[in-house]
Amino acid sequence: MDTRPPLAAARDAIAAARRIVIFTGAGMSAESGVPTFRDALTGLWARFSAEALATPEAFARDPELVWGWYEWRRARVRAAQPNAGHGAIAEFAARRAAEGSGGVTVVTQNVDDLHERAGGPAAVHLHGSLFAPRCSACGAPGEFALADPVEPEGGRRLAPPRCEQCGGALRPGVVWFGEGLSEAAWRAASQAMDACDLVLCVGTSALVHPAAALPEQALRAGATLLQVNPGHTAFDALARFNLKGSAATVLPALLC
Ligand code: BV8
Ligand code: ZN
Repeated sequence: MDTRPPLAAARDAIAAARRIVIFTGAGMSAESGVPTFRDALTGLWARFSAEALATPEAFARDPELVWGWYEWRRARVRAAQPNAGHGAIAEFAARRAAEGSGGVTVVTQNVDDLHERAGGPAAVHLHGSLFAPRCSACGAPGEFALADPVEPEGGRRLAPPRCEQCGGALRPGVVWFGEGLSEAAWRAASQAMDACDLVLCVGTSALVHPAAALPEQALRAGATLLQVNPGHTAFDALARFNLKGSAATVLPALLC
């Protein structure tokens, strides 16, 4: 029976680990003011769930409503700053690289760029990015009509820009429900999970698959699982340490 306080024991487990994966979800960005997927939508989209809107069917049915939502989210992310949790991960990864004490890989379900803007290692983005629109017809990368969208609080419908190659409508560069994840992202995440000896899960409800199966893959490969989350998730039963708290408060104490 481990009698040390959980935070101290978790810090020791991290110090002893050679290869660490930090697996993050929407809760990682909550303290930056970016709504999580569990939060109810607001404004123009209040009558929808994120799961219903983040689908090819919703975009086909009403491209202006869906494109407007993603531009509103992109504006929110641009206006947001990385929080102390993103900063702690970035500092931790840099320190371990400098000490040569083993690699840190960030695997995120998030489509924002806050890990990168905090100076952390380029994250593996399982669900794509708000900042990489592509043509819905030919797949060519596209350009935003507004480099810096300033969206009114309640949001607005916006016609998606057209592809310069074929004239098709641009779509967000994210993975929608019912779409497969990118082979490259999945392979990078899967290899990192198989090679790690500790996986730290931060701010994920562990509900969305196949991403939610990745930490269990690490466990099967012999890794220890730690979790940072103020709420309860399916990872509670799998975690050696469950640190009940928010990313911006727990991660600086855990990693720095
Ligand atoms: C696929 C991009 C097949 C878009 C996203 C039934 C059972 C199992 C699976 C399914 C099922 N029915 C359907 C499915 C499949 C479906 C799925 O998993 N559905 C779920 C909802 C049941 N999955 C798919 O459709 C996937 N594709 O299966 O395709 C296929 C295969 C091959 C070829 C063709 C087709 C695609 C899934 C990807 C969907 N896209 N994002 C966009 O962003 O608009 S997922 C979306 O949810 C976000 O990326 C988000 O990150 C992700 C998961 O949510 P979380 O990150 O966990 O966030 P959430 O809000 O849920 O929770 C927040 C957590 O943070 C909470 O625990 C909270 O307590 C905590 N928290 C809050 N504040 C803080 C905090 N923690 C720390 N600090 C805080 N301050
Ligand atoms: Zn095109």
